[in-house]
Amino acid sequence: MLNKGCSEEEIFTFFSQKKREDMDHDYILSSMCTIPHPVAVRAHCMFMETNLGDPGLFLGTASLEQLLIERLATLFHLPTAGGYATSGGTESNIQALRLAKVSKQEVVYPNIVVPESAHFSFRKACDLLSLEMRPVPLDRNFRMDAEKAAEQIDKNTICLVGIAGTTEYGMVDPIADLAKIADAQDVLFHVDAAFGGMVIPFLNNPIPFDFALPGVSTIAVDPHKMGMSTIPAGCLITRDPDLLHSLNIDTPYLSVKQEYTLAGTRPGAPVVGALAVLDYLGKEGMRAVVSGCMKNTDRLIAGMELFGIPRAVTPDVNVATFTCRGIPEPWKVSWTRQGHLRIVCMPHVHLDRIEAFLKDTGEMYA
Ligand code: 0PR
Repeated sequence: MLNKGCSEEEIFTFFSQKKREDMDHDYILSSMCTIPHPVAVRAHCMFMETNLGDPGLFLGTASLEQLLIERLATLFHLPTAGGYATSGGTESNIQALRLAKVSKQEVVYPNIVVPESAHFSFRKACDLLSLEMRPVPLDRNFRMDAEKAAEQIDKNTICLVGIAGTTEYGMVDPIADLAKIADAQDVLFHVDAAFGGMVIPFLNNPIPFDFALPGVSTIAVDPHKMGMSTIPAGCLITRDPDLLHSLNIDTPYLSVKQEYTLAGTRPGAPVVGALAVLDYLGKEGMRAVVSGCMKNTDRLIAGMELFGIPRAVTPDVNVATFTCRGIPEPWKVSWTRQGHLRIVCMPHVHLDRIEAFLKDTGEMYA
């Protein structure tokens, strides 16, 4: 730390330089985050100092968090569902598994049954909670095989996990079948819709994945992905609004005497940002955003296939994957564990960027 502070001008000149080292969003095709919507930025700035970790001090902000949960619960077909705002999918998934663990405390060697496509946050969660992770193979279309999932469940299984919008291939697992299995076997069923939760409800033909299916217990959904909020904004939604209280611990000197969240200090700013986007765009606006992303995904797939670069699979949401050797600089893409090229058509990836990428790729493969 400097002994004597320097001028604001100096600091921000240095920061500007550093910011220029960041990747330009015009070339980012690999990210599940995007440029936040202007109303999210405005709300974020307005609530910058708020801390949901001590909600009694910020009653207004805390009620906006509840409003966000209500909006998402209603979108997921159960207005009475509960939940709270997390820092993102990782925290939501950890908390869902904590809920599962406390609900079956009698199990000595607990396991969870997850698709092989599960996000690496489940690995972290299993580590923290000492859970055995049982990966279930995928079918030809990179979706969890429900029959094989059923075979993996035993008396020590505390949670079945399905993914609605997989990180790598953008697939939706057979959530309806899995929900039936979970219901029949009496295990908690967590749906990781961190990405798909803000996409699937706005598709022309939404795939069932939410509380409309009786077996679904909890859902992770991230406004900081397709919800275009500022970072960090995730949500864990629970069918039973009281379920979270099973995680309560005493917080004697706070404005609330008990707390079930994982983080202590929690930013209100991105939470209000998330609500601002939903209320500003409404269902109609969200449908338009999602429809644009899906059209761009289709255009990208069609364009790549014209160059002889085939899709790995036809995705359910806006993630396109290809069998491909490489792509030109300076485009930033990602590669799946199986070696497929992966491109996420986020809201900042406008049609003109897809066309520019296709032009560069076409020249490379000509
Ligand atoms: N569940 C699913 C299905 C996800 O795709 C992700 C993240 C998570 C959970 C974890 O969410 P948090 O990262 O919010 O805790 N998926 C992206 C990924 O790992 C996150 C990401 C976003 C990565 C932007 C890179 C990036 O530039 O690929």
